[in-house]
Amino acid sequence: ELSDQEWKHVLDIWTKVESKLPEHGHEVIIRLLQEHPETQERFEKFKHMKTADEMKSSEKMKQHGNTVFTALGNILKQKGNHAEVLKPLAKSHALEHKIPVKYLEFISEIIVKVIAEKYPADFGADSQAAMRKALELFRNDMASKYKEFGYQG
Ligand code: CLN
Repeated sequence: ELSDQEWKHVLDIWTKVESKLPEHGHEVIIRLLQEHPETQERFEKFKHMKTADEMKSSEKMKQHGNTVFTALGNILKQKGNHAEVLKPLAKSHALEHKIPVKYLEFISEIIVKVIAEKYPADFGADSQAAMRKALELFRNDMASKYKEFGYQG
């Protein structure tokens, strides 16, 4: 569980992220696929892409970055009471996209890294720790939903 102060850190930095939500989401997706090439295989619509430049110029990938970051923002804004919002996401990622929890760990680390690069002055150690905790809570709850859906993740 996160304290009120920790949620404040998370939502304060997220306000900054929202000023360029599609761009930051896009960058996170590119970094994820570059750093963990096995994740690219899960995307029918992106698996043919060969270079980072191709990914950077892809409006489709930018749109997906926006989708992912919009969903993540909606989850964070629940401050842990996210069961309702998480359920359809857990269902699709378990049964349709087949995304191991390990991949959620990969993207969590990259999210923290990218935000730290973009907003060094506003994302200090306490805020980073709070964001890590929020993403860990998200992953843990995704993992338990996965099991309910019969996917071991
Ligand atoms: Fe995801 C689609 C949110 C991490 C793989 N993902 C979606 C959709 C989201 C969404 C909303 C569209 C609706 C739906 O299918 O459901 N994804 C998130 C959020 C996170 C996330 C939030 C974590 C912060 N997703 C992941 C990864 C995983 C993945 C761990 C692989 C690498 S990152 N997601 C997918 C795939 C789709 C998808 C394969 C389907 C894309 C498509 O073909 O449109």
